[in-house]
Amino acid sequence: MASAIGDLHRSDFEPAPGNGEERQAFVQMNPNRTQIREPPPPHELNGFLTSEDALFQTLHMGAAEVDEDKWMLVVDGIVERPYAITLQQLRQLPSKTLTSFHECYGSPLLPPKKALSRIGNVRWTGVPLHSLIAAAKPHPQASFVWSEGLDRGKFGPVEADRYQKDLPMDKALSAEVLVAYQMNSQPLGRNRGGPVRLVVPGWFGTNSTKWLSRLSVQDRRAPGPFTTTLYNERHPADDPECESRPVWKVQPNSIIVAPTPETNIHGPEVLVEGWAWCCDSKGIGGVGVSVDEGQQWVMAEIGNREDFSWQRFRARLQLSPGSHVVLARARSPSGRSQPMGEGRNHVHRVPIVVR
Ligand SMILES: Nc1nc2c(c(=O)[nH]1)N[C@H]1C(S)=C(S)[C@@H](COP(=O)(O)O)O[C@H]1N2
Ligand SMILES: [Mo]
Repeated sequence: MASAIGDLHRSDFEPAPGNGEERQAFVQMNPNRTQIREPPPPHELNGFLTSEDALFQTLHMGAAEVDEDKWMLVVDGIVERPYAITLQQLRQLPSKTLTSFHECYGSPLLPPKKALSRIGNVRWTGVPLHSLIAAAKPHPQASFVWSEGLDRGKFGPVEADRYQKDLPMDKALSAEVLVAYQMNSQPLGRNRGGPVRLVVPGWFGTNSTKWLSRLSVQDRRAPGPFTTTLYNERHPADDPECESRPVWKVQPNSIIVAPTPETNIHGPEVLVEGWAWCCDSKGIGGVGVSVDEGQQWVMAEIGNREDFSWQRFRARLQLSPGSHVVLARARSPSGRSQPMGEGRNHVHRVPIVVR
């Protein structure tokens, strides 16, 4: 695949303009303020694929309006052959479609302690990032790929001339990272980051740069406010002296989609179902369901994983008449579990009444 792109590069691709010309595709910010579209409640996320309407949106500085005729993707940095490609050229390259959960970390200004359920599961189509990077022939010191969006403006205390993120080389070159131009077989809309965005399966949504215009191979982390200032977290168990960690890998998490909260259900058998996900390439390690705050667990049956998708879990409980609070806790293959209490991925609880 890399050689197919290498051939195209030699014959068709333009050398990178090197003067920020790719930013001329920016028209305006609309809206030009932070906008978050919250997802529907978990019991309405029952389908394996989340539709465009039901998928949350997170725009820090608003949405960039992009002129597709002027759009180009620049690939440069410490590489032998910096280049630029048009939208038409990108769409002609060998593409890949994969399913992945998509989760927002939450606000980097007020690190979230409560579960947000900003989650969905969608199918992305695009060109693997590794082939676009290989075509530029990175120098041996290459250690990060910086990505830039065309959006600009204010976010909380920060003013930025672009959204900028970075990926360590091993993730950037993994088979799953895409430079995507479709979601669920449709072109990416404006709020979704169209015409082209990055998609980083298994890692938090913040890494998936929308309105993508430039990929730059570098030997260090990117300096922008969305990499080393914001989106760094400290876990409660961390030594306060140690450095905070970038918001990269998604921790195990789950939502209960059935039963619906606050409903009356026929007992004694109650079917509990939901979705669980984590960054591990092997998928989720297991899900336990409990009605006594974790004193006793019923282990759920776990469904298949498609690429980096979320996975179905299903458990049958025998419940006495009366009020119950059902909770589900996912764990990663290495044994890391969702917290019961405080934490952005704490367990989801659903109160029900059994008749
Ligand atoms: N250029 C740019 N990319 C961005 C953002 C942004 O504000 N600007 N938001 C990030 C965050 S925090 C998340 S969670 C995802 C959200 O993608 P979505 O709005 O398509 O769901 O995009 C990420 N990529
Ligand atoms: Mo996010």
